[in-house]
Amino acid sequence: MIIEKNLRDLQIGIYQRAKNGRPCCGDSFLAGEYNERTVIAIADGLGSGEMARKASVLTISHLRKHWDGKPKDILGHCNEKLKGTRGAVLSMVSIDPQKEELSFCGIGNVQLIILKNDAQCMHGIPSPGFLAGLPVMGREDVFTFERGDTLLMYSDGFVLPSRWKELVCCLHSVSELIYELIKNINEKDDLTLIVARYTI
Ligand SMILES: [Mn+2]
Repeated sequence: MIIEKNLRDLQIGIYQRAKNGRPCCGDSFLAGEYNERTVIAIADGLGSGEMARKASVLTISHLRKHWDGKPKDILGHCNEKLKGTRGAVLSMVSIDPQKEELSFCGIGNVQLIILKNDAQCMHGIPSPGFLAGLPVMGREDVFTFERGDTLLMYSDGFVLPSRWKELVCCLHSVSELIYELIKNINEKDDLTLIVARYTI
């Protein structure tokens, strides 16, 4: 199922499914408005099934409470929380629509791509590693995020189709866009895809 929601001028679409049609997905996500900012995040618990889910849920519930801290500190705290669990990877963005700015921080392989209105493409580069209580180094990147720009965040169960740019440019509804993007993706891993568009 594709969830669609509007957070002020951001049109957000979310799709999630578990590996091989199983009932439990090891990924968790967050897309919410906190004061003046919009926070979007995906955590992918290592492996799959209940243990993976537990790690990703812990990560996102911590993030929900502490979203306004510095990304580096948030990562540090999540890392502490995940001691003794399977571990998880995490990417998060905090969008400030007034400044037309987005900050990104990530550990592990949840990808972030921003397609600008002028078709220029930018990638958030997550730091290597995962959160499970071992030392991690997080770093924050800041990008512009203006009207007409679209961001895609996704866990490793998703692979960008070759004509993704064309789809992002042509399709105005985020639900329709997600539907087209996931059309030929196999079910070999848990998958979460979030699309957010800053409407013109
Ligand atoms: Mn995965």
